[in-house]
Amino acid sequence: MTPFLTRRRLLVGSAATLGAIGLTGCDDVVQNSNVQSVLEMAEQLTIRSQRLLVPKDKLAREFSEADISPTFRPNGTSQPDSEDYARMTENGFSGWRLKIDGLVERPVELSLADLKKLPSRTQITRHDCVEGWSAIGKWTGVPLGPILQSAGLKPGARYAVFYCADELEQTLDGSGTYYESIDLIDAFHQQTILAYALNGKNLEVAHGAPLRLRVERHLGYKHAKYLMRIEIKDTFSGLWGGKGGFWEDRGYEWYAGI
Ligand SMILES: Nc1nc2c(c(=O)[nH]1)N[C@H]1C(S)=C(S)[C@@H](COP(=O)(O)O)O[C@H]1N2
Ligand SMILES: [Mo]
Repeated sequence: MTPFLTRRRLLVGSAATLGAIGLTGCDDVVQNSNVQSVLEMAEQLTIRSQRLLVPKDKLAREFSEADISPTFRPNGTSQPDSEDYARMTENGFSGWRLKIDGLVERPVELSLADLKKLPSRTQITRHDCVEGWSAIGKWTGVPLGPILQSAGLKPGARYAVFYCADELEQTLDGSGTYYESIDLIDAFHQQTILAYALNGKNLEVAHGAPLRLRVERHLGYKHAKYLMRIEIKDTFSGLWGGKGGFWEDRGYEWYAGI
């Protein structure tokens, strides 16, 4: 967590600098005595300052074949324990479908074969986990933008929410389903893909079979594994803890830009 917190402080610092030159209303942040809302405003500033500092189509660094890590460590869930998931693995995921719905003109259900027929993208990138490890891997999958474009976004669409097949850790409030969300800038970024292969082989269960998100400018926890459904929404406030992701509901930042 330490490098993450340090970065966060740096970014809040840069937001404060932008405030000092009149781009944001930092005085309001300083005067607000409610700690939680100060933190939330700081996070909004972090998002805004990163969006100002990082052009929206800037690419994450890509590496060469020689840089690929000999082992790519799995993290979080490495085997979803539901019966539904077990049944899908037995059939080589032939019964699995990715649902895309919500604020779209044409909701779709795509099989793995459907996805593999679409134009693909392969990228060798570094995955950074907040727990302090990184690994370089070669991911192949379908860019998310064109899929959303063909589904047709409805007015009001702001976020893509990713629902996963696993319950990472159920807490007292009954929540535990892994989920994530990104805004449409990241959804339409060139390197945002729905990946079905790692290092030239179909994804292993440990890495999120049959399909996982790669959203390369973000930290590891944004890269949702075991995708079942993508819902386009105008807000994620009604979902579980309301913060837009499993780890966000437990205190991590929603905007996990690297
Ligand atoms: N569905 C789901 N997605 C997940 C997780 C998880 O537990 N469940 N863990 C996240 C975290 S913290 C990391 S670092 C990466 C790990 O991906 P890997 O297992 O392929 O290394 O997946 C992310 N996506
Ligand atoms: Mo992670």
